[in-house]
Amino acid sequence: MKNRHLSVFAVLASLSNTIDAQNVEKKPISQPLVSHIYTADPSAHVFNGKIYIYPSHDIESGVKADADGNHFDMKDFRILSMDNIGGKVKDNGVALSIKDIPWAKRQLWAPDATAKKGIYYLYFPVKDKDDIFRIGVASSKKPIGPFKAEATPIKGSYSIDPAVFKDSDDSYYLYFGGISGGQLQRWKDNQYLENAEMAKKNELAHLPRIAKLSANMKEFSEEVKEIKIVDEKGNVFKESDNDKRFFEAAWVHKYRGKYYFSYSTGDTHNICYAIADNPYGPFTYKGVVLKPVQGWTSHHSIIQKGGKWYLFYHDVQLSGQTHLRNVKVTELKYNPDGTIQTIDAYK
Ligand code: FUB
Repeated sequence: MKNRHLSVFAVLASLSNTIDAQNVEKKPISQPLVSHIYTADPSAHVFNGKIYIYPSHDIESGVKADADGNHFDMKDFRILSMDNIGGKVKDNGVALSIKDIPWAKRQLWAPDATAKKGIYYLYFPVKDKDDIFRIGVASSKKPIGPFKAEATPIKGSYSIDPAVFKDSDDSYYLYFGGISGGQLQRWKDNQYLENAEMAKKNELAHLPRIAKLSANMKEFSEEVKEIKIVDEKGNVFKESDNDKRFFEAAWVHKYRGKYYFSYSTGDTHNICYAIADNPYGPFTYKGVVLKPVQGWTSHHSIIQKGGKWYLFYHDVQLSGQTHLRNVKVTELKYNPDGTIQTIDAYK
């Protein structure tokens, strides 16, 4: 399995270089929000009228690059804030460090946050002592932390990229999952598989997960379920549909009463979206939100502020290296029928 991964990775790396070469010729439509540190996977929210961005904090830790992403070896979270889009961006310092998460071993990946009754909750994936990705939660009285982590991961959680969505009825849902280095392929019916393989081209693609959060925000109140992303005929995507199927980086927002599930296709580098009438789906595929950016990964969030919608995303403009990324923002626009206008981050 490892060898198969490595040869696939070599192909992907060359594809990624091609994409980079094309994009380097063009001008980015947005500049990095900060340049004194590397930041990625921006989960943005508006709390009390102000924008808070919960990113990964990329560092060079010296771990050799491999197909499982072991070189994404992040050790803490720093939260960015700004009053308005285009305004001064503040780095609020370390909000949570891996050394203060009792069950964590390594690789603090993409987080998200929410607020309930004056308490802020930070959800994060990190590998446990057995090198299995689990999702943890930490809380704070302030949106910028410092956050205190719970002693154990959320029971029944696994894989990466938690995205928390607050519905209009005040229910909170956690979406999560990421294949390949994110380990989602190791889980079937919520049970861990010792010898897992990635889906083969003619097999159904791995699916993202959802669970409703309990009132205390620290547990799942139901069994984890799969989310179906289907084409216009209702067919679930196969692995060979890798320009549309889910890879990682779930995000959910609501627009005109519909649920928009957006995600990265990973090895084909698109941010796509699909629409449903309820938080569990099935979500019907609609198209591409963001075309491939410089770098291998693509990860985003979508918020509304001051009557406009914004896409937060990252690329590697500052470093040119896949694991040292920088977060950015640009306006997102809808068509009259509710579809999203595809964004090209380079002109
Ligand atoms: O930042 C580490 C991982 O890279 C994230 O969890 C993925 O979404 C990808 O952006």
